Amino acid sequence: MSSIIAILGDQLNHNISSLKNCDKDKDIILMCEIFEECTEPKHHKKKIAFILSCMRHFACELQKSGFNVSYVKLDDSQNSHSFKSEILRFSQKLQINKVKITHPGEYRVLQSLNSLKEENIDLQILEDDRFLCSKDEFQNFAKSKKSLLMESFYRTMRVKYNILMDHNKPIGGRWNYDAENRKPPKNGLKIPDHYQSPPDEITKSVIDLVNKKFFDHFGDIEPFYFAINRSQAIQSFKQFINDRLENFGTYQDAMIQDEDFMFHSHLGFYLNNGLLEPLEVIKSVEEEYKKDRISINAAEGFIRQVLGWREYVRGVYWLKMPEYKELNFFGAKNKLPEFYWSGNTKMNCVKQCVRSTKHNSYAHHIQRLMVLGNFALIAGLDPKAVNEWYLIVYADAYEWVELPNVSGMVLFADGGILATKPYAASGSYINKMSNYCKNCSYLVKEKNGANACPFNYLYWNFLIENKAALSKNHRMTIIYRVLEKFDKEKIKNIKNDSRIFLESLI
Ligand code: FAD
Ligand code: DLZ
Ligand code: SF4
Repeated sequence: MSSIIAILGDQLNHNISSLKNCDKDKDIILMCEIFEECTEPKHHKKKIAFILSCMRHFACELQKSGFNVSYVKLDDSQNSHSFKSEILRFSQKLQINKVKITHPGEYRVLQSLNSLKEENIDLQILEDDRFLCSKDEFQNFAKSKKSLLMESFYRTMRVKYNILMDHNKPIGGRWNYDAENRKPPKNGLKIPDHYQSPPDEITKSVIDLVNKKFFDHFGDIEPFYFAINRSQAIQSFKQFINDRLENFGTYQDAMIQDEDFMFHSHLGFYLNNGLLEPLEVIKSVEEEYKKDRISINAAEGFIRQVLGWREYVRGVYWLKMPEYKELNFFGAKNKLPEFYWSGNTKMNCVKQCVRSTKHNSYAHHIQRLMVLGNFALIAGLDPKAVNEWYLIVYADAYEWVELPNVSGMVLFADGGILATKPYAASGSYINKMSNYCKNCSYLVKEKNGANACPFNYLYWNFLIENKAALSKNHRMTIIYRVLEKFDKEKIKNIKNDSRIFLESLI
């Protein structure tokens, strides 16, 4: 019996579970460019161009290897513009009611697909085995623990996949090399060029389409330099291994003005849409260490991100959805300031991170966490608005990974499911880890007054306002002891400066 095999825009992998056992003579592959996926919310222009170009390239590869592909373009007049209605349309047209699909990355899409069963569709949702920990396995892990610590999850995964292990002990004797990592940038640090591939004809036509249909979306579409197929993504991975990996751990948290890529890998785009597989990336990095080409802190630092954090946030997402999306532990309700779109602010750190986001549809982890995210946390921004912004602006953003990072890691909106304490910080952290403050009109050493760095008073204001919710957290004890020593005048100034600053954003 024939099946329709539906492949979504983030499932572009020849080994994807839905393609296993595909009968090339009978089965039909269905891929659809969906208007609402681009506009709800209004994604960054470069992100849409990347996703559509990768989809078109992948469909061509499938056709070349003998699959029967029905590809519905965005401007096809028959396109009904939802996954569900397109599957139904093809099911009726082809008289096939058996549909296979790999588990989608978003709760909303899963719900909508499941409702196909009510339309008499014989739907089979297959495990997404690109992920190294299944939903069930994570649930079992969660059941056995009082709290969902990433570190203990990560160790389980190292053992399970025998990565950087010496029998049952971690290679080098330690699980964690953070002490050697996360150094501030030193003067004269040379950052290698990032991967760039010029757009081919398919990408150029997608760029034209996006410019026409989504002209009012955020972001610069050009220059467009992303890899758009597997062979380019592999090249980009090799370039990372050769040029950046050795310094990845050491400068993981460093920020330098106009260096948008630092020593990061820029592989999240490809890991998340299927062009690269997490396990191949992890094993290649382990191999580099075993061949003595990189240090243990570089290898472990990178593997921790992919085998640890990436799998962990996906586990939390599926464990806690749909309630997770509604959480707002601090009851934060301030509007997202306009400068998250325009970059028009005197805060140089924020301006630079928004500039990179707009230009590249990318900002590296510490810019997302400690500048843009930290500001959102200490300024009390509404989690819904902040989540929507992160989902729109980054080309690697899909809800399964974006939501736990924003609501959990950045905003502590989940009350501590993912992080043990909020990552709030004052300007001195940003000053230590970057050179942004040298070019800022605010003074990072000033704590109060018109010229003081807003991160300084907003940080204390956040702690004051959320004292009831946070002071019982044992990881916050020391900082609340410091706050207790502030006199009334100091507290009054912090509150006043914060009020004036926050009012100026409305
Ligand atoms: P590198 O720094 O080179 O890291 C290597 C890989 O490790 C990444 O490609 C990614 O696959 C994985 N990784 C590292 N940290 C995390 C993490 N915290 N969660 C999941 N995977 C991780 N990552 C996304 O893939 N999509 C998102 O939408 C996303 N939103 C984020 C929002 C916020 C507020 C924060 C703090 C982090 C977010 N991250 C997200 C995690 C991380 O910032 C990005 O994965 C990373 O910046 C991507 O760039 P890179 O490929 O150069 O990563
Ligand atoms: C993000 C995205 C966009 C912008 N466009 C499409 C599309 O046109 N067609 C498609 O199949 N997928 C697209 N995607 C990715 C989906 O949003 C993603 O597959 C689901 O949210 C599940 O993770
Ligand atoms: Fe950012 Fe404050 Fe430094 Fe300015 S002084 S760059 S606002 S941390």
